[in-house]
Amino acid sequence: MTEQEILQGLYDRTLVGDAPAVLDLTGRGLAAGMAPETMLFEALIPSLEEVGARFERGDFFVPEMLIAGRAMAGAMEVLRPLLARTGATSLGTFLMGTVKGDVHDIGKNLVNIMLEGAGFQVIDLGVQVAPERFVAAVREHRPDIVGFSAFLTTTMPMFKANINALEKAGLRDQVIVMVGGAPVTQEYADAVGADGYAADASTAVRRAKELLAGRRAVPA
Ligand code: B1M
Repeated sequence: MTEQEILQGLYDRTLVGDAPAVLDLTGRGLAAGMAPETMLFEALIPSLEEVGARFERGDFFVPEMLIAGRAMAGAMEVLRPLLARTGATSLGTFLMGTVKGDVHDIGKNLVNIMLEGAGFQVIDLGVQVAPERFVAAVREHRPDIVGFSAFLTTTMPMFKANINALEKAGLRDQVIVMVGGAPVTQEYADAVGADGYAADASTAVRRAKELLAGRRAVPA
């Protein structure tokens, strides 16, 4: 199979949620020496974008989104260790979670992989994380940055609820807050009082490093 056929196969089989084929093609790509990033950014993510577009048009329904998401997640399990660098000294601790009411985690997991790859220690609280769980975890782990992911316009308001909960617990000024997720914008991040926003995983890493450098440059 050529690289182009592998990429096309990954795109097509993710679209129809054929997890075994996606896993097989991921293995073939790696065996052929393809970069994990190529498979991710040129086939898997574009395929999920098409799934979203079809859902919006009413051509796909939740089950189709679910199986496509699962197919992508299977490939990510194989690609994760290759995308993440190992044994690096920690740049800082990043506490991450998808907000309450929201079960989307593929984007969040990708950000985690890239953060780990850049040398952050990532503590992932998973999905549907309530404000009080974020507060308890910030208290327990004392992260440098806490990240909130939201993928629905209806769950984005949880950013403000989480920030309010941190303020109430007296923790807000001890931690940098980053937000992100498909419908989130810089304007929305500013409006809720977050310190940083990123539209994608690689920008998230760059922004996290900048925010950390800025914080550390300020004398305590
Ligand atoms: Co849902 N869903 N979904 N879905 N889903 C979207 C998000 C949607 C945009 C589809 C659409 O209409 N086009 C739409 C949201 C519309 C809106 O509110 N604006 C939608 C909807 C409506 C729903 C339901 C409400 C459907 C229903 O039940 N009627 C429902 C909600 C369930 C819930 O959460 N309560 C639902 C359910 C699901 C599934 C469970 C079936 C499945 C999720 C599987 C899973 O995640 N484990 C699913 C899927 C797969 C999607 C789409 C198709 C793909 C999402 C994805 O993984 N994208 C999605 C359409 C789309 O986004 N194109 C859609 C790939 C991923 C790599 O990108 O998630 O954007 P993304 O992550 C990026 C950035 O956002 C950023 O970096 C990531 C990597 O580059 N980022 C951060 C993410 N977190 C960050 C944090 C940061 C910084 C950057 O700092 C902290």
